[in-house]
Amino acid sequence: MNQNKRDGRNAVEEIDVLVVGAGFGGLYQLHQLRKEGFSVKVYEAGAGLGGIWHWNCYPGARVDSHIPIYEYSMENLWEGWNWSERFPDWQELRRYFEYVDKKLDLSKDICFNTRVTGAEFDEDSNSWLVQAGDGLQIRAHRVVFCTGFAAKHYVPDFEGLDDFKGVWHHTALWPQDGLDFKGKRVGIIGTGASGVQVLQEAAKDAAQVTVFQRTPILALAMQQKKLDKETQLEMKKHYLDTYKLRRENFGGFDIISSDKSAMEVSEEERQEVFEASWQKGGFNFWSGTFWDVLLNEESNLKAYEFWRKKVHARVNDPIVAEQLAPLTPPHPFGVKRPSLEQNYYDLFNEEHVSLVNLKETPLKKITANGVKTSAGEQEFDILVMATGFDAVTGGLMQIDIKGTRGKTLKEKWEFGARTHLGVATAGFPNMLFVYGPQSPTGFCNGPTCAEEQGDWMVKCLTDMRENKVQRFEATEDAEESWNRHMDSLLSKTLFGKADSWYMGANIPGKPRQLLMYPGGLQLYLMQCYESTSAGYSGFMLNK
Ligand code: N01
Repeated sequence: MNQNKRDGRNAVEEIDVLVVGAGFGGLYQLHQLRKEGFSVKVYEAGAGLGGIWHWNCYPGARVDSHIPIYEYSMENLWEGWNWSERFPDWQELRRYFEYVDKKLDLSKDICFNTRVTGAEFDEDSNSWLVQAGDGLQIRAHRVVFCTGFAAKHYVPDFEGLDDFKGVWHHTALWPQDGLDFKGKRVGIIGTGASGVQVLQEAAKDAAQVTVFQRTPILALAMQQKKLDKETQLEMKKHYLDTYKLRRENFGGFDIISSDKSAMEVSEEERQEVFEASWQKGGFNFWSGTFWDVLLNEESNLKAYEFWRKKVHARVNDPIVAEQLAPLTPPHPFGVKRPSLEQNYYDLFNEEHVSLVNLKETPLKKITANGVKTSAGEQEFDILVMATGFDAVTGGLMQIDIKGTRGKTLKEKWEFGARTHLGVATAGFPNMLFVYGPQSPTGFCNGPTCAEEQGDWMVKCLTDMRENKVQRFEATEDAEESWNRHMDSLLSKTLFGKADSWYMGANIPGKPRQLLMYPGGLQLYLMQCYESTSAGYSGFMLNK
């Protein structure tokens, strides 16, 4: 398309592809699409690169996928980069993104501090007119949303929050220049991955920390390790194999489970397999034990019991241990996202750390001085809202995206997201989303998904250009069939049995649906490329 074509009185820049978001997904799109000769721009709401790693700068924020799984697999990137830890923190991840930026020369095509607020499809020109916060407009033939799964944070509607006289922040909107916990009384609401990480940091300096737990997190041993250059030099000899494995793996990792059921082995063998995975650390205990742990309730319970023993062995007070790891599982193991911990459980043995079980003593309101539960009021200087996200769909639906049928995306997905292949939705032509609903997303390592799903997007856009397709759009029939496929896969798993963000169940009023594709990355990609081979079946193409 022509650049800077006149649109009415205003000069509106015109480009081939607008990418929204400068995290792993968006940067990969920018790099690959530019290589294919497209004119591309990235609009990024944050002031820097990294997506969630720009926003997640709360104390203790670190990734829980290990190195080298959590990085791009491009050799020209990994060969010159070394990490200091197996699970790097947000600061090191930001340095990595700066390095990637320098190597691939990305920033020149990124508009920072530019939050996309709306987009409207113009049927005459088959292009999107996209608006950003400060009145900026751009016209793009195609738009690829790479907003990630956590672009819309969630603060519960707590009564009295506005009256709180201390300082409070949601973890994803943490002040970029930090916040000192030293000597402060800190309350943490929420025990997901963010809450676990904040406690581990806050407990170092704060005078007192109270964790408000509604559902216990099933946190696994991180088994963090320092990494030196020599170790990585050795590791790099196997990187090509590791990246091949991650492409072929269910969740985009290098973790493989046994092909045995947890129920077909002896108690001794079961414990050995569990223990070995536990010692490997990270998500090995989640997805690297027996193949049927997330499918079969009996097998699942065995994993839960092993995990529970590990927790009880570390917490001195048996009442607190029971609150953290109850006899009856709060939900099947692993169907709500586990997090990784280093000393989370040990901290509950410290004098200045306490746990409030909100199931027993519900939170009534936030007061001027602290938090009131049914057991009384506790005073705080700082409140941390580690209360999660309107995940996956929230980030897309908060943008005023107007398609061709008089509906916004928010209206279309009011009763649940509908997509074809988890990449496109009917009524919204020339629009794709990476890491969106009904694709592997939260079930897949981020960088793997950014590359694998990303490669398919690049191929799709290149094929459309080569075949002079002006407009492509998912069909409703294809959406229905993808939905049926999702339901049939879901019914074979235990994921529906937890009120998790995977199921949209963490947000009051949000439709309950599995937001992630549960068939694994390989099956997913197979279907994407089958559609390609069949001339993009499930899409209407107009020249
Ligand atoms: O959010 P969450 P998160 N009253 O939704 C509680 C990724 N991530 O930011 O479970 C009281 O998991 C809620 O309770 P319940 C990772 O994929 C990765 O921690 O709904 N409590 C829950 O405990 C992760 O899964 C990394 O009963 C309320 C917590 O808030 C995802 O992001 C780091 C409440 C929310 O937990 C989200 O993690 C951080 C209420 N009204 C995040 N409402 C790493 O890579 C909610 N809660 C390390």
